[in-house]
Amino acid sequence: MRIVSVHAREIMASSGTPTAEIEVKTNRSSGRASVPTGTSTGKYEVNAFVGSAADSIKTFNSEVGPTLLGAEVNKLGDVLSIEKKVEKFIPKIGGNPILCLSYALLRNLNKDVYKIFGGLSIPYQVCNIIGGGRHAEGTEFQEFHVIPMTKDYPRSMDASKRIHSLVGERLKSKRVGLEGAWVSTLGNRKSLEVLHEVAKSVSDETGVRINLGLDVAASEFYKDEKYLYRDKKLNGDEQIEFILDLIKRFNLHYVEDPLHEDDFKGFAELQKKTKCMVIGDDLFATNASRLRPICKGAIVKPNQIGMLHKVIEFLQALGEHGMTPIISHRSGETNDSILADLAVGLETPYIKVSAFGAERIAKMERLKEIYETVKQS
Ligand code: 2PG
Ligand code: MG
Repeated sequence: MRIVSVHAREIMASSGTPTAEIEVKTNRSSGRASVPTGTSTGKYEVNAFVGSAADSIKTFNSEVGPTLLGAEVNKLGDVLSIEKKVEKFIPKIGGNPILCLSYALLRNLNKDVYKIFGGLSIPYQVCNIIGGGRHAEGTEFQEFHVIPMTKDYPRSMDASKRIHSLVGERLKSKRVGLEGAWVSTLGNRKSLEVLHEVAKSVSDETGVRINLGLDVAASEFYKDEKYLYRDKKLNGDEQIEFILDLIKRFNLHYVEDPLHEDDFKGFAELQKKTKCMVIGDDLFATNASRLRPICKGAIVKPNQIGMLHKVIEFLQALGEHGMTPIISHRSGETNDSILADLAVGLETPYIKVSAFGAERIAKMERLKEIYETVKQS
């Protein structure tokens, strides 16, 4: 198939920030995709755009799109070569248009994008139920998760939705943050207590084991070598002790970014002291060159690095170190559900996506659809 047209346009992500949507047509197919934007962005991420999104998209249409006309795209390798060819534009327009182009090319190869990669595995869902940090007022911790431990995806979805609604009632919260998670005025520990109780009751009711997790997003409240809580300031060692205490008290299965994004030593020290999965997000920034085998897993956010071939490289590096990948949405999402296809096709054991809001539900529904198709075959 030969590319006959490439067009990028600006759309709005759920966070109200602008992002890109791209449509690519070949002589035999067409494919459209969009990409998310983050809010608690780490300092090692590739910029989503350079200057304004509008300017970056304009430059993409005038300088990148035309160079692709006539290019052959018949397999994954072609998508990755095209991406490598245009990678040099990232300093000028950011990573989002480049990643978005690759996604649109994938949809030209196959609308069932998961089939392109050769893998086939339904992930566990890491579901954000209570939210604070940069995503909402309330707790310093950014996300309080539940992880239903069933490979029966519809049951997992039902359990997380039920927990979301019961926690909302318990908190009497009328407000949600950027990812549809409830805003809590109770503070970190009390919010975990509520989540723990509700998860236990839903687990008893449904028979699904439900693990708990946190995204501390610690860089967001780390200033002058201290973690700044409303009621205390902790140094690195004290932060490790505080997190270890929460892990023990609430039997946490998963703790993301418990320390700031430069603290490789602290991550290693914490992981040595616990069996809980310590996960690096802003720490590694989906970048194989930042990866160190110091903790059990890493977040994989494709637009943190802006290139699909670099995401694949990062997944390979994680595999070599025996580390667990968790593919993740961003706080500013679009209705594109491609993340679900990537999780299944690239076989990431976990996907992080919330239970509430059309842009999150689009991914959950896509997982359910793939699950049903796979089950029937
Ligand atoms: C995170 C993400 C997604 P953001 O920190 O893990 O939950 O947030 O997209 O704002 O970086
Ligand atoms: Mg995070």
